[in-house]
Amino acid sequence: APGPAAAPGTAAELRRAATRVLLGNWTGRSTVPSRGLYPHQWSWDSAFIAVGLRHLSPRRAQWELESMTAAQWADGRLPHIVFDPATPRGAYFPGPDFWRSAGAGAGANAETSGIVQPPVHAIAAWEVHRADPETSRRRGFLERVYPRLAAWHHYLARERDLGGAGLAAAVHPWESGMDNSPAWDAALARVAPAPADSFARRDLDHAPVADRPTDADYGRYVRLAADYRDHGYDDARAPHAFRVEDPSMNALLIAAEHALAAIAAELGGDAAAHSGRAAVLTKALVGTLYDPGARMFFARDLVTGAHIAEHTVAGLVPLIVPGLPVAADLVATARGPRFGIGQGRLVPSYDRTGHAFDPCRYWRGPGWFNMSWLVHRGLVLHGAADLAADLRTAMTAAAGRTGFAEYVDPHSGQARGARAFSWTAAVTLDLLA
Ligand code: 9WN
Repeated sequence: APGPAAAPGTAAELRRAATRVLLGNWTGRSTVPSRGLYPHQWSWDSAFIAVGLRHLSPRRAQWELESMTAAQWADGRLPHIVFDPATPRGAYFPGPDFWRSAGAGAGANAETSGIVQPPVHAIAAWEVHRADPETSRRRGFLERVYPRLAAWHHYLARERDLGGAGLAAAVHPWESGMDNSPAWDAALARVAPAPADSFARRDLDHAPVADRPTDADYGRYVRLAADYRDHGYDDARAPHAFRVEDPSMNALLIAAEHALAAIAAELGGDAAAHSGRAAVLTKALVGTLYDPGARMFFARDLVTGAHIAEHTVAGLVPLIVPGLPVAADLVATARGPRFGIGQGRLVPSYDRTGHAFDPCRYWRGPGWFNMSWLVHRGLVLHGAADLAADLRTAMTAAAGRTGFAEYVDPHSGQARGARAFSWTAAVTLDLLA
């Protein structure tokens, strides 16, 4: 029998291998993150995937974002999962029967979850447009997605300013996209877990137990989601036992507002309103979540009002904000011993010297390709070309070597989680372009 395929050696081979992953995960109107583990459409995955797809088929990249944004709720939220009707209802937990979105404000187009994920979509939409402006204009791509994206940002501003500083709060660890980050441990510890026999995990059918969140984490995730659902996903009524301001989510919102400004300008709309909002949010982000002593952005626990002094990759993501006043200090932190950027490895998701560091377990240490892609973008933006180049080389090498792993051990570079993972292939294509 033939052995495993050799890791792609040249850039052309790597591009072909990444293309095969994205084609294999395409369902006809969108892309699943991974065939086994995540057999539906995920919100922020879609955005990263579109950024890569635009290099293969700008039209397919447009469809990716059109199908995602078509699942928008009446209140403007973009749900974190859009369920694929062709996939068995029990293939993923929590599935459509858990979320019960139909009566709760979801559109008629799709069954979805009721929580959100970070707002990367406008950034992706602008990149997708720029890849092929002619097709985009002919198809009316930006005209179609702009009102949806504006309504999405408006939802975050209107319903999610739970801390009163103007920033958007996450009300579930899944909303941050970094589910079991050590930053959420203390806030989650206050949540009473759902009984272990009240739900059945499906993720462990597809990934090693040491690479995934624990059962205790899952019990709390289920409790928080069920409480939100049982309050009709109404942000004013729900108890929100977990509520945090995450620097990554808010930095992405700011970068996405800048992208909306560019889109509005292209459409002859009000660009200044979006740039103005980006400026106000930047002030709030730095004023509320930056710790000058630590030279780091920290999440804020809105139950206690205090910073969560855990160094995670989320605290470096503000590098993507244009004109960030503390960029030079943040680059110094990125280069320092906690994250070690510039040493030929991906950015660890959590402080390598931290008390909770675990090189295998999901968001508690492993390097993730989407986060490294964002940090790479930020390093380029702020002129740290040497660090950016090092990170780019590390990412493309690790992607090829691991068969596009979901995440990697940040020291050894060994594959963890799923393989043939869509955003890993997508950001690799983007880095190779
Ligand atoms: C819950 C799909 C998603 C990513 C998240 C990642 C993981 C889901 C899960 O997979 O979360 O949303 O089942 O663990 O943490 O960032 O969007 O790839």
